Amino acid sequence: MTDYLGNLNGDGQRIGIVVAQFNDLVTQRLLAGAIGSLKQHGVAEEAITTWWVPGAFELPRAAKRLAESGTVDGIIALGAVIRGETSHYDYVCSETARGIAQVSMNGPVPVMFGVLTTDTLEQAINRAGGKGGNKGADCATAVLAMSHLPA
Ligand code: INI
Repeated sequence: MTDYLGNLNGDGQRIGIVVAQFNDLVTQRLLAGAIGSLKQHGVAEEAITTWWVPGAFELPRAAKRLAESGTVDGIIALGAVIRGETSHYDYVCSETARGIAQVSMNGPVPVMFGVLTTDTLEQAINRAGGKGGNKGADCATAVLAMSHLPA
């Protein structure tokens, strides 16, 4: 029997983060959670590359470019799409999720989906270091587990 349980050792791992500026009150917190957790797991500060993009919709293209650069072992995509603030919420959510999944499935490195999709700003903040944990920190452990996945 082969049983693989995610190895979360960040030693020697190079991690890319693509993060949306839109709703940066939330995304700054997601980013802090992700970087804090990566460092806790042994990822060196100089091995973390962060690319900012305008909004969540731009995350898949940035993730694709970063994945194809060959400079990272895994990527975390961070964003916050809040229903109350847009009539095109559904398009932004679905295209962002679809695009990130495509890059992760077809590209050379795994891409984590750290995009919050909520009805209110309060719900988003709760999931960015509040009562609901920090989605960025969750993605940090997930990307390490996935970057170590055996062939
Ligand atoms: N981008 C977000 O990341 N979150 C949002 O809530 C949001 N709203 O509300 O519209 C949003 N829109 C911008 C979008 O991601 C693109 O940057 C823009 O449409 C340009 O392509």
